[in-house]
Amino acid sequence: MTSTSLEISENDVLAFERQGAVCLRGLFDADWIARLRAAVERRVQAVAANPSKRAAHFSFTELFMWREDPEFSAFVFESPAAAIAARMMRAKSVRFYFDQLFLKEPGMMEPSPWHNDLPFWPIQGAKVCSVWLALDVVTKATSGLEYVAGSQRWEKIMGDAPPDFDAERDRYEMLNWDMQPGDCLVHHGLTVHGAGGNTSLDTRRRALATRWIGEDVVYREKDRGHAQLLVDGLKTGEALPPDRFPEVAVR
Ligand SMILES: O=C(O)CCC(=O)C(=O)O
Repeated sequence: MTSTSLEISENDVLAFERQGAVCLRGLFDADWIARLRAAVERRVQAVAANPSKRAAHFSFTELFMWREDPEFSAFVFESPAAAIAARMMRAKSVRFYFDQLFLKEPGMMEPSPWHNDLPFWPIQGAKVCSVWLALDVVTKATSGLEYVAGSQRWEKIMGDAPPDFDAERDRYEMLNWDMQPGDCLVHHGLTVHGAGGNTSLDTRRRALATRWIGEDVVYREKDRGHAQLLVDGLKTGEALPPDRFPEVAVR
């Protein structure tokens, strides 16, 4: 287990608060990357056998692997991700919300459309973030994520019809980083982000996003959403069930 607390500076936290997204370098070691790549291959094989699971927009995306595959579960409870999320959100305690795999094979040109995450999730609160871990070398040409700096402060719901940020790029400060495997992005649940297609002919773009919530987050009733995020009978403002969204000890 890598200790992360000393490797994230107060300046990183301040940058996260100001911009809504930061890139943190080298916090996940080669062993985590190798383990996750092997775990991703298992999912790819499983999905190859069940093409209906492929999502149109993201080339390949899958959620809640941690409930089925011990390696993804180990990542949640033993990797530095929980400590990173807690530190960036200045959270007293951190809960795991869910994991999501994003894979774009070479030449898969579908963009990841501009959006922010929180409107799609049946929760409310300020301490919500994602840790997006690169499992490959990632550049803008291989579908690196791009963020609209400061957009988490707009408190605006992008929903199904976001503005065309590409057409108005000069109005915004855009952030994106070239990444090595083991680098991660951390973004707030309201930060607007998107990505182009993977224009490379030989480089895959595999990333594992883990979603984390702090002590202020409660349920928000929603009439639609991913079935595994909706909780039958739970009212807006009530606590999330800990068996489905467990607290993770930060070491
Ligand atoms: O990796 C991608 O293409 C999209 C990622 C994303 O939207 C997210 O992690 O919230």
